[in-house]
Amino acid sequence: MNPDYSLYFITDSTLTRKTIFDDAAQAIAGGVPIIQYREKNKAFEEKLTEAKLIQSICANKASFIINDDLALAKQINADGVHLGQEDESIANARKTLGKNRIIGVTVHNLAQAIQAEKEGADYLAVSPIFATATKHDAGKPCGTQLITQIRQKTKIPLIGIGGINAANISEVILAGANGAAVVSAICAQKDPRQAAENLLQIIKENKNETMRSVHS
Ligand code: TZP
Ligand code: MG
Repeated sequence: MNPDYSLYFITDSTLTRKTIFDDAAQAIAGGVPIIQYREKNKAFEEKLTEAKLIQSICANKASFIINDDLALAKQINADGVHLGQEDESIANARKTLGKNRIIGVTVHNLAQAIQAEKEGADYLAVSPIFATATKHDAGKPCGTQLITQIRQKTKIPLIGIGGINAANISEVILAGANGAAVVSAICAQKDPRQAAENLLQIIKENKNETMRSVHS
């Protein structure tokens, strides 16, 4: 499986202006190729119902990843799972989901990135790039330099996460990331579809810029 990581939308039931389902549908309408269901405060059964609904919204249009909950990812046969440093081990996730499923891992430094790649992660999320109010325990911003540093030492896809918006997403791409993961820059906007389109346009322009500098 080789998903497009350019713009990775993460749902948030506490920040949405409508519903996480509406956000997912609007994000996809705006061109988002990958969506993560992230829900910290609900029981398994409720998450199961919600995740199935988002999975059906994503069907054939976007890859669908479950945050944290390996059992949920397994049960609905999601495209993959996203793990933090405190979550399930990569080995256990791989054993549970098999080789055709995506395992993403959050990393905060170069050593964690090298380790996660070695253990078989499919992509890395470098976190938090900028200050964010969305995740209270996100820690100190690492800046885009860490993306550049990790890019030089690893081969798997890299995304930036944390405080990324239309004003700074170009920096994330120019630093060498394959894409950016966002919550509020889509779901807290008046028009999430328009917000997604706008972010994707900036990503595209800056990827072209990266290609030009590589080939000149
Ligand atoms: N992991 C690290 S920062 C973050 C997560 C889930 C939240 C990112 O939210 P926002 O609104 O895009 O800053
Ligand atoms: Mg987690």
